[in-house]
Amino acid sequence: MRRLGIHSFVWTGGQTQDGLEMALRKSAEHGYRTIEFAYLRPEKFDLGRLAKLAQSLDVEIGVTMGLPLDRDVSSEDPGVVAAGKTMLADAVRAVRDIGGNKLGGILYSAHTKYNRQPTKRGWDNSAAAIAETAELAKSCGVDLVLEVVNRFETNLLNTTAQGLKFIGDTGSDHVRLHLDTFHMNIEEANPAAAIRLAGDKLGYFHIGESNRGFLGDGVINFDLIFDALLDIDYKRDVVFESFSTTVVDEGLSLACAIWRDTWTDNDPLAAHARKFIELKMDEAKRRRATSARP
Ligand SMILES: [Mn+2]
Repeated sequence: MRRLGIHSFVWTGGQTQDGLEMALRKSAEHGYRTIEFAYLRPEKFDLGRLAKLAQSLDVEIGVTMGLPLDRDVSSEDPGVVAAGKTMLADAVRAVRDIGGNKLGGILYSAHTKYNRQPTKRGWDNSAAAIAETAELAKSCGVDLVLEVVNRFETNLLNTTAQGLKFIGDTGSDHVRLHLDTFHMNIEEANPAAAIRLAGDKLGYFHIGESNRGFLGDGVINFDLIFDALLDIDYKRDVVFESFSTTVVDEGLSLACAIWRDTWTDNDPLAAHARKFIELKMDEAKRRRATSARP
């Protein structure tokens, strides 16, 4: 693990400059070294000021988002695809301008429960749009990572195997996968095997519990997850993601179906998550060191 991070929605819905600055300070206070902002709207915020604050706190910034249906690059409508490509390009530039180092999430389709099957033409449109976005991202020094999510949040990439096929179709060496334990728990036959399958194509990792609340309160076997991350020698960022109706963003809370409180107090949640992840990582390292494996 390179840096341990936390999703800004633990702290704020992200509607105001003050909210984002508070989230940066809170993350640093709790010992997190990277923060994830979602649906960053450059026109609403002073990106330079956020960049400066993040730098002074030694907190790196990543941004994740999903496309709206009217800018879905997996659409068969050329106008919609073009609008999606513009949105992705704007997002890459915003990540650069905030001093961030990665753009992730559901960049390859809309973030929604689809009411239709994906199509081959839509897949190809999306792969071409991501390839184009990757070129820009590379020139901006921004990593591009695609989040594989569950069936209720996209119809295109629900498994690691699909994600790897998609990356192959982009033909780009600058696109990696963004995996998430919450989504893998729903879709993968074997989440640990999925991590091993991703191997060096894993570019970003979300740690989330099966109910999106406190780590350890759900059904995910984190021992197997951390063993797999060690097995592939994962050296990129690990970010804790948790949602509750205590913090609401109109877009993300609806898209992710956050209808209830899994927690109400974010300080103990953040403190617990950091301890939990560090403990699980240490345990996995010890298992590895003391195991009979060659
Ligand atoms: Mn996630």
